[in-house]
Formats: sequence, structure tokens, C-alpha cells
Amino acid sequence: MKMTLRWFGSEYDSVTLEQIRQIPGVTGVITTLYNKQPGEIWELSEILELKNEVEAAGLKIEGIESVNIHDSIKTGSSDRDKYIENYIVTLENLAKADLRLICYNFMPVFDWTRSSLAKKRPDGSTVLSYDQELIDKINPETIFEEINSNSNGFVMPGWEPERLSKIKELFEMYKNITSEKLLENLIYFLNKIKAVCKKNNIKMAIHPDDPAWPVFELPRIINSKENISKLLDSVNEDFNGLTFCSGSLGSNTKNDLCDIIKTFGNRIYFAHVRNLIHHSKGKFDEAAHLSSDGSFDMYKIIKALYDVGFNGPIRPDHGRAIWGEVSMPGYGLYDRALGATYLNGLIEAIEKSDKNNCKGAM
Ligand SMILES: [Mn+2]
Repeated sequence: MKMTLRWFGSEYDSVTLEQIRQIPGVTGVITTLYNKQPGEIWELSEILELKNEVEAAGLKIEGIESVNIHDSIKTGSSDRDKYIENYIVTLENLAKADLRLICYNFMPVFDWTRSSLAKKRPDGSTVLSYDQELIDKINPETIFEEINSNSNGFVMPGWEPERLSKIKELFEMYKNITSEKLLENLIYFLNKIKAVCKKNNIKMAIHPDDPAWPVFELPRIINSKENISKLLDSVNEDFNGLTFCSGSLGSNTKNDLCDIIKTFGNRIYFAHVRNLIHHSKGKFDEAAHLSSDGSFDMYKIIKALYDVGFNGPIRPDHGRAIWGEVSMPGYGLYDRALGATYLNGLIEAIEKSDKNNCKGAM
């Protein structure tokens, strides 16, 4: 497994490449052209500039998160083919730069949802948290404003302020989109990009829905073993794969994370590994990465990834805000560096104990 950190680019991120380079065991970044709107073409020159910047700092781009999908594609609007054409050009340009792992999501309107970006924990750290009861009391426009006014001045991925002005329009676009229709549109998109992905050995790794159930009555389709199977079987080609995200899939306690890893093993191309504390159904806080700080057994998650032979990029996910750091919520340096180090420790222990004994003990 290649340990990486998500990085939003020098214009947007409080964390520098030089800092990432100094986290032991982190050899790469997962990044994006953060200024790009969904549907816009990524020019080769822009991609190469980003790549050169990362490589000059002694790191490697291990994957792109994300190349976002235009809402016309998600809703199957009549102009979707134009945006798919643009997406294909972007994929071709990424492949020219030898970037072949693409994380994306197919969530309507909101990429992810939280009720708080800075819930205080007993130790004084703050975390992102989710409470369905609170979400039920607010309308989508209010939550958009809240997320943006509590983001420490950073642009949150998926919550770009320019989307706020269009929120009514966006909800209107999704009004008649059922989960069946959304899946149909996703399959249409994947079939259209199949040729370019196969030709260029590009892996598309869809990110699960976060949280893993419908929010604001918008459909969600990548949220359980059954639904992921449906997608992977519908376009049963290697390029159509999964980003395993423990925090997103694990938001629903019905999801068995190790079983999901074992089921989709060779179709998992990218892993986000973080911990949550579940308080009750639909109510959870993000936590430090350690098993002892949350509800997940992180050893079992890493062991399952190891057992299926996962050797792609892995990254710690949202961290707590600690030691007075001010960053994009969830994306500070300190707690993610602790997370990367902890995950690397688990990986080393599993690799070494496997070589010495107990193969296949899961
Ligand atoms: Mn994730």
C-alpha cells in the first residue's frame, strides 16, 4: 500500500508539500485541479504544471481526487453528452501525464454532508460530526451557508460557494431522479467513457456516498454492498472500480466493512481509512484514526485490505483539529500525519507477522 495525503494545491491548502514530504512513510499525494468546475476540460499544460510541482517537492501524484461529474450527467439531461465528451478529453490529458487513477462520486447536489464542522470533543479537539436530527431541522440552503461560514475561510470540496446560488435550480434538476434513474445515468456515463479508460489503462474508483443513506430526499446509490455490487456488475470491466472509504461506508452501522473489502477486493483501487464514533442511529462524530478512539477496528480494516492484496494508494482521511491548527476542517496536517503514521504502523505489523506466521487469519 502506498501511503498518501490528500492535498488541494498550493493556492487552496494550508498544508504544504514540504510538510507532507516530512511525514515519515508518506510518499505521495492525492490531488486535483481544485479550481476546475465540473464539466470543464483539464488542459494537459495545467495537469503537467501540477505534476511538476508535486515532483519537485519529492512526492508523486498517486491519484486524482476528484474529477467531478457535471450535474447534467448525473441527471441525464439532454446536454449530458457534451459534458461526457469534455470528461473524456480530461481523462485523455490525465493519461498523457501518466495519471491513471481517478476518484469521483455520483452524489446528487452535495458531495458529503455534516451537521457540524467543529464539534468539540472532551480532549478539546474539534471534529466534523453528523446528527440526522439536526439535519432534518435545517433546509439545504441554510446548511450551505453554515458549511461555508464555518470553514475557516477555506473552500470546502463539494461546497463551492458558486453552487449556493444555484441550489434551488439543482434541487429542481433532481426532482424526478429516483435511485434507479441515477444508477442508469451512472451506467450510461461509464459505458461512454469505457473505451478511453480501457485504451489508457485508467481506473475509475467511485467514492461511496457520505453519509451512506439519502439526505434531503436526494437519492444515494453507492452506499452498501448490494448497491456497489449492482454498479460493478452492471459495467463489469476492470476500469469500473471502487474507492473504499471506511468513514463513508461505516457511517451506516449495517455495513460490514471487512466483508465489503473482501467482496470487492480486486476492484478496490484506492482506500480512505478513518475512524468514527457512533452514538446512535444517524449520529456520529469523526475521531482520531486509532481503533481505541472510535467505533471501528482499524486493525481488521487494514488486515482485510492486506488479505485481498490491495496495493494501491491509501490515505488517512479527515483528521481532528488539534494543537491550535487552523485549516480546512478535516484537512489539517497534524492529525492526518498522526493517522498516516498509525496506519503505517498497522501495515508494517501485519506485513511482518504475516511473513512470520498466521497467513489468512481473518
Ligand atoms: Mn472518503
